[in-house]
Amino acid sequence: MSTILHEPAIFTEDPFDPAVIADPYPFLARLREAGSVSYLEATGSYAVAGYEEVYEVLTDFETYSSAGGLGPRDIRKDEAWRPPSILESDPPIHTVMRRALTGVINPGTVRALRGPFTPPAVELTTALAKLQGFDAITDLAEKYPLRVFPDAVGIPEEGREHLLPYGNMVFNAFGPENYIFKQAFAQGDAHAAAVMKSCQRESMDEVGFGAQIWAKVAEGLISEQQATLLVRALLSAGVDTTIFGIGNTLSVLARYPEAWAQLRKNPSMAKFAVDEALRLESPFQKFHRTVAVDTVLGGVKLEAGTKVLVFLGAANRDPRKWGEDADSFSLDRSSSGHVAFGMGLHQCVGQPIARMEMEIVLQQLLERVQTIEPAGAPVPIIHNVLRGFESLPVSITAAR
Ligand code: OVM
Repeated sequence: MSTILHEPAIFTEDPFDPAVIADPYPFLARLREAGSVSYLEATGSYAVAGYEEVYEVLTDFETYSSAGGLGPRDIRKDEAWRPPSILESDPPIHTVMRRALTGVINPGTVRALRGPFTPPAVELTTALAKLQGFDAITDLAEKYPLRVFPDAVGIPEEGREHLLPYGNMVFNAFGPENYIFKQAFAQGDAHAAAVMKSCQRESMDEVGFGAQIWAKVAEGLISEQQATLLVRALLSAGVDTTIFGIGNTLSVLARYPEAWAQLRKNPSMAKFAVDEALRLESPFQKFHRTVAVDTVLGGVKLEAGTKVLVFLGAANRDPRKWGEDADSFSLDRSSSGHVAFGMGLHQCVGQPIARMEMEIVLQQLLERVQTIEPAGAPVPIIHNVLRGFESLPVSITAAR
């Protein structure tokens, strides 16, 4: 433990500047190398980008509270744009909602979805494998989760077109109210109203995750309000993230032809490839926590009430954790311990669903595509906290 206190490195660069967003890793490396904790003048928050400090913040939920929200402002002081979610709560409120959710979504309940989740991936990849190339984002990554996930929750067809733009609002609100945020919120009321309608008990089919969450009300575990918010959490967090996860995995694998060849020989390694790709190109790059009590982190004093911007994507490339080749993809690396799904109390509940979606798409593509390579520059999405691409042209040769 370092007991000598020091001042944080001061950064004037804005992590939410579109130029930094388009090419984040040089900035993130400077942030990591500047020391354990930095201070960002642009946002008035502290920043952690090293694996050790990110891990400490994520696992010490008493010091680094979620109840202030994941954005730069404290939602308890300023008006929040929607009622707080499980993700914006601390124990004991968090504990009750988390228990209800893990009762519904866990490796056991998710295993049953492999059957229904497979045919849409077969259909999409079969059609794409007939082409000489396609756009891995618009032709595949954006299509697949929308084909399987809303059905798994059990919501009506009507209103599904609002899911992707709603997710875009929710996640962009974890950053400042810049032009990116304002664009995401331009039609916000319509998206929010449609998604809230899909969360109601009357909207659910009888078997999906939504109905199972509502059943927890009958069991006396949660209130109706909490059931609505838990279904909302699935619909908020379950679409954009998996689209970016699939897109980012393909963006990485298109650059590593030897890895693709190795995976074709051994498709059971697909799940490891997905984890290593999530480490390298983490869809959820950053969010804030609120300092609950005066504390010291990495030798820097943090005052209660201030925000800390937690750079998951930078921790996942920290050479002190992953070695000097942290910026490269390697199937020989053990990527377990990455924080792409977070860590600790709030670690992604939906991750068995997300992992299965990503693995199925990759396995089905591996079966039908012999080689895949970039066919033009990927176009990064300008998004406050998610890392991904709006376009990723690839050329392929079909397996025969
Ligand atoms: C929620 C929620 C929304 C966005 C993301 C998330 C990554 C959760 O409404 O609970 O977790």
